[in-house]
Amino acid sequence: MKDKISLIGVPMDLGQSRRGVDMGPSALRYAGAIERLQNLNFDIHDLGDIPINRPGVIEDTDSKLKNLEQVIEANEILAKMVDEEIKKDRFPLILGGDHSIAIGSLAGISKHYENLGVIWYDAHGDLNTSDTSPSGNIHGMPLAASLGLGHERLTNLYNYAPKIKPENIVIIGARSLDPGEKDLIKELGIKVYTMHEIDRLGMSKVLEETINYFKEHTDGVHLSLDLDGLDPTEAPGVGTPVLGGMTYRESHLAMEMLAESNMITSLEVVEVNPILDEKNKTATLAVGLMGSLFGEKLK
Ligand code: EXY
Ligand code: MN
Ligand code: MN
Ligand code: MN
Repeated sequence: MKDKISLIGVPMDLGQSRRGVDMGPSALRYAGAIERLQNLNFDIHDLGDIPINRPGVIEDTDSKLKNLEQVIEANEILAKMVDEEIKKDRFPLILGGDHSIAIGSLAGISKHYENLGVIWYDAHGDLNTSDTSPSGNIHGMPLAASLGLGHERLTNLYNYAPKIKPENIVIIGARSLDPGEKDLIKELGIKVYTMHEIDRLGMSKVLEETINYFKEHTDGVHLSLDLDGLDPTEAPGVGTPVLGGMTYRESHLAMEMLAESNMITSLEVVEVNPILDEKNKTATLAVGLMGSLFGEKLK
């Protein structure tokens, strides 16, 4: 893993409907994200937060997507910043903000790889398009948009599409999938380890299979860590909690195995909402997972 990290905050809450997730970057910094990685001898540059143009919620008339323009604007800035940092051979660490920011992250990252692998650690698939979305919330669409599916202003962000290939995605922790997402997963053959598979196989086997698969097929791996992938009894500070999630220990094991694999080339930590949290518990847990991912247990 690169020892130079560039941290970018994206205080984005316009991809969903519950206020507070815009304070995610502050909550994660407050929970010691920077110091945790400095203590592991990483050279970490905090590039601050991307400005978010914040009107009231505006529904895009023809596409029913909420705050489309503002989400696009922020993601274009994010894509460019991430692209620049990778050109400087630095590891992009993006702090959200809701999961709509993955549209910008993946746009800035994937152009640097032939076959970027994506681990989507999440209770959800985030595979909706404007046609299949039950909510019009863009945080439920980033994986579809990055595959080139959905509103063309999202799929063509940063002037190229698609960003990723279906065979290079592994979703871990899914337990809340909409009908349109299930159809897409079947149609594209996307690899998904739902909580059922995690219970039956165990997290160790799930990660072993994922790591072995990505070793064969990818030249970089982006981890998109959505804190609602964890069980809400352990990570309550999220906007779309779903019971029956991954435990703190399972998640640490996953991070530790990814650290050992040395294959993660970029990270985003999303959906931390300190307003819905208890004493910054979820951000603190997320920073603990980052410590494991960056090799704390190996040092
Ligand atoms: N599938 C639902 C929707 O599209 O509205 C819920 C999406 C939640 C997305 C969170 C970020 O993971
Ligand atoms: Mn430096
Ligand atoms: Mn998500
Ligand atoms: Mn989610």
